[in-house]
Amino acid sequence: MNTREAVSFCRICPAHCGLRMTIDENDRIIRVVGDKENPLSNGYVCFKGLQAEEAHHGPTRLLHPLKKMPDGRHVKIDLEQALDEIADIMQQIIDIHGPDAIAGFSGNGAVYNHITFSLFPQWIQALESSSYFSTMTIDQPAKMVTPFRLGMWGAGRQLITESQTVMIIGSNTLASHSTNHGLVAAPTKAIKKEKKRGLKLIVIDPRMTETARYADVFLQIFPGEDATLLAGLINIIMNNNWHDQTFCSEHIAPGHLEQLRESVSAFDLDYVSQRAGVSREDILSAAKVFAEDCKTGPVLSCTGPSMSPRGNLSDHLIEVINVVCGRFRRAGERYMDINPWLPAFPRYAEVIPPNRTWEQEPSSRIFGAQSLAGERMSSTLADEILTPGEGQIKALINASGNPAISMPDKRKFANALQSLELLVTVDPFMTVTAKASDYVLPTKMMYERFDLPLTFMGFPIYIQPWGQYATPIMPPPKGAEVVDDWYIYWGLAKRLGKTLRLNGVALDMKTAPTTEALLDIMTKDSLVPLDDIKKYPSGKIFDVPPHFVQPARPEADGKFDIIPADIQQELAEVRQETVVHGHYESNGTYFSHRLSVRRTRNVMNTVVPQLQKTKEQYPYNPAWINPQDLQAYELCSGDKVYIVSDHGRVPAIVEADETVRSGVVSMSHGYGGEQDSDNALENGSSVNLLISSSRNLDNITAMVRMSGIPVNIEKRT
Ligand SMILES: Nc1nc2c(c(=O)[nH]1)N[C@H]1C(S)=C(S)[C@@H](COP(=O)(O)OP(=O)(O)OC[C@H]3O[C@@H](n4cnc5c(=O)[nH]c(N)nc54)[C@H](O)[C@@H]3O)O[C@H]1N2
Ligand SMILES: Nc1nc2c(c(=O)[nH]1)N[C@H]1C(S)=C(S)[C@@H](COP(=O)(O)OP(=O)(O)OC[C@H]3O[C@@H](n4cnc5c(=O)[nH]c(N)nc54)[C@H](O)[C@@H]3O)O[C@H]1N2
Ligand code: SF4
Ligand SMILES: [Mo]
Repeated sequence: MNTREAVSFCRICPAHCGLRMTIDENDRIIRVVGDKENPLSNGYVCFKGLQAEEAHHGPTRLLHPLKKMPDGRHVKIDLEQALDEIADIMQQIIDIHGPDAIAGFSGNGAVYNHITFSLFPQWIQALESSSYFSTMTIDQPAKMVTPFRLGMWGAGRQLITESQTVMIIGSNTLASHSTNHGLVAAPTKAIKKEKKRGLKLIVIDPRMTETARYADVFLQIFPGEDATLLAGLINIIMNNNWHDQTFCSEHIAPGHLEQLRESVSAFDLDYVSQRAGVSREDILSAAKVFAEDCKTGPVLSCTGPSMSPRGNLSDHLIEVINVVCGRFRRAGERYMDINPWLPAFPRYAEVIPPNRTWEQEPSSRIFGAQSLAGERMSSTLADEILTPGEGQIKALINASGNPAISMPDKRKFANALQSLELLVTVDPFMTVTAKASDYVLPTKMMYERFDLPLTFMGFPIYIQPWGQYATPIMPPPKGAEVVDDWYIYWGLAKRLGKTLRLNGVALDMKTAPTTEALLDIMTKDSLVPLDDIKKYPSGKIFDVPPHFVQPARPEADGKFDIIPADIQQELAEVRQETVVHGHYESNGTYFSHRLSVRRTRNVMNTVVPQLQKTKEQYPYNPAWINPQDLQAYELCSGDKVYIVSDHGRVPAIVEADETVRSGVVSMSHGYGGEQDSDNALENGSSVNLLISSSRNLDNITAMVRMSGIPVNIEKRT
């Protein structure tokens, strides 16, 4: 058999591992290995990336557009016909209800699809609709609040790789390859290297995670208690004068440091230790290692604190530690976290002052949620669809997401989807959301398209000037009618008489552009010309001219607002809460445990039903519980239980796990089916049935309580 070799990079998560594939004469992937030539990942690859063969050629992949018939069956439809029909319905809805009645949901699949990630929000804008939603606002919306409430440092935080310490809060980056730490590619090897260099690692997590195993100080906190612990840490740092006094005097408004001291003073060691469930010694040790022993290195966080109650407050306090300890890059320092496919832009050692953007925009009729960075809050999407009145959403275009499974309050969300006049899903698989859709438009998969890496609002995701250009290494399966995602949005805009803009350029709306032409537009001002990036199929760390942090500009007089009135007030509220561990009140009922979010290394969000091999290995969603707690309930691994919250009950199968702290049930998301089953083996337990999207919402973002949820473990007989 004739075979050929090809290289590309995986786009399931931001690690973007280089892969080497063997492809047979029928254009099928027959072997996948890590690409040792890839300077970012050096041959590292994970189980998820290795499923490329099944994902591209497996039986569950959709190869034709589908339309739902009145009897509920989906039948094949020609793509142009489908686009005609969808555009017609959209136009009718716009004529009657206005453009806001058309909503777009950008799912996690769009994040790793270079053009779609930029073009889809532009498409919503071109329709003149403000109803743009994305997974960003159900993931870490707090990170869209803090920079505008506290202020931002123009030159960014110090990186792990150039620091003495790092404090990682609620992120298991060694399994999740989270974007937030710089150690996205081959993270275990990376952390070992940093530890060998002398990095002091502090981890705060209810689980002794893969990441926590490398920690010098590990605080095994109760989920939901970050704000208390952080206030306690700030209190210790300030009392010992371990903060960076020079940085503070230059960049914090007069009087604010004293106000901060005052606001955290009630978070004394005894109180914090009791509430967080962490010993006094360990808390002191974390503060001392971070702020006294080490003078460089950031506090970083991801979904853990953000999904717990008061995520905005926690995120603010995290960044306050970075500010008071001055954990930012200073003028004259060289930096290497540069995206070669983006334009060069200077970074200044100055505060970009807070502007509380949300206060200048109208708030939603649902829970008064604010819009942030041009996005509406996904936690309100179901109610925006279900609530009659001005602004009610009638059509939803689901771009690369599976919100029927991923959104909290699963039943409410299902009702919302059901009540839409038009639901369109753009996805290569027949997900639960696709099954509920009027039209399902499948797309090319990652190894069939031209592409570039993830770009994320100027975030330094990759800590070196790494770049790679993906070319199609094979065509889509024979007979398939699949297109690049962008073509669908272009095709609909064209029919609706709208002009799309990409990277500031108005697109030709008569003749469809090519993907390559769109990537040219995306990189028109790039630091490294795209043609140079194309020369290195395994990617390259480019030899860009040295970049140095510039001194503050003379006109820069911004200051951090470390303790605005709303933060002061929330801190006071937290201090007044009564928490008795093991006896949690929620909506009038008492619960013994707290449910804690987590991800697992080999499963990506809602992907399980789509991939047979993944499903065989990870058929259900275990409830990981400390063995002592299981013993107390006379339960063993594999026993069936119900996990019960104030909102719902889900069947689950328990699994003894010493890494989970006592008093906590640790469960992942992404499981569940069209129907809610009483059998945890059927589609796996859906934690989103346990979560109300009407109660326990955070301020500003209406972020839902997705971690630290009071639950009971009910034995089944
Ligand atoms: N309870 C609970 N709920 C959660 C979370 C939690 O921790 N707990 N996590 C939340 C978070 S952080 C997130 S990001 C969301 C994720 O929510 P979603 O984005 O809704 O879920 P995914 O499973 O990531 O869906 C991605 C979809 O994109 C498709 N896809 C992949 N590549 C492409 C492509 O190139 N084109 C197209 N068109 N489709 C593609 C995949 O087949 C998949 O169906 O879930 C959230 N929900
Ligand atoms: N394998 C895999 N990788 C993924 C994903 C996946 O589904 N699978 N999803 C991707 C997505 S969409 C995202 S957003 C990122 C997320 O990336 P991460 O945030 O790093 O994801 P997790 O591994 O779930 O880490 C969250 C950690 O928070 C802890 N935690 C829970 N509640 C609390 C709390 O109240 N306080 C504190 N301090 N900790 C808490 C959990 O125990 C867990 O270890 O991962 C991405 N990568
Ligand atoms: S870590 Fe796994 S899923 Fe993420 S890019 Fe690498 S191979 Fe793909
Ligand atoms: Mo996410």
